[in-house]
Amino acid sequence: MYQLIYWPFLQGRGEFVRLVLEDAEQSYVDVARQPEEQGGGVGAVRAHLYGAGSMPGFAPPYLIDGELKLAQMPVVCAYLAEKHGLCATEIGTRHRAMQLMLTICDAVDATHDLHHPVSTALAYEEQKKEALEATRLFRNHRLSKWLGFFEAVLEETGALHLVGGAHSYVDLAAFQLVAGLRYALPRATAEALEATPRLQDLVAAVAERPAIARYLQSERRIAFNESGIFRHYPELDGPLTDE
Ligand SMILES: N[C@@H](CCC(=O)N[C@@H](CS)C(=O)NCC(=O)O)C(=O)O
Repeated sequence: MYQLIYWPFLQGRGEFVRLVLEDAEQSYVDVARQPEEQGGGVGAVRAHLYGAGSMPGFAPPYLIDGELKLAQMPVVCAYLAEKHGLCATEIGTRHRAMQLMLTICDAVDATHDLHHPVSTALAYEEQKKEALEATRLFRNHRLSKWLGFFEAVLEETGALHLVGGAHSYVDLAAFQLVAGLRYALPRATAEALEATPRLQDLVAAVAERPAIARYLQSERRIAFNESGIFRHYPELDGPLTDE
């Protein structure tokens, strides 16, 4: 039984791991979502933070698999995917998958930084002016570039899969990136996605995978909210006046 250690009230980076576990139909305990008297709550995350305990990892999500504790979301996803048939094991394909996964992580970080452009040490409310400017530039210069990159990859593969000619954890991560962008910036993302029909189809196909469809309807899927990476602040998704 796997243990996932992640903040209990948000999807965040933990969600990328949850999607792999759910798609692979693996049993896991989402430890911090357990009642505190059963070892859950934020204390369960803090017990592992900042190098605490054995096999330190700087920040969650953490996966515990027997004696092994892993951090860094893309590594955790790849580890699970390779164990459970959600990624080719041939060395070149594995690294191509990781290359694309890290590009998704870059896009996730860029989206996070829209509401925290100055520092994660400050609240959004303390950097609203900078967030508005960062988001204006992101919408005008970066959003279509990120989505267009994945569209171009799909064009090259000629399939609704980003790597290896088969479904993989990278497709799951692309699904979550697009779902998050649709939540955070619905207007801007809908516009940008008009130019990426293949990516739209990939996202729809992932949502229809039986285990994923069941998960998305379940209480295990935490709703997007303004504590996570993808936050919806309407003022950031308003009409654009200039470049
Ligand atoms: N690159 C790391 C980033 C980990 C990370 O930033 N985790 C966040 C939650 S999504 C956190 O709790 N950070 C605490 C901190 O940075 O102090 C990963 O992909 O796992």
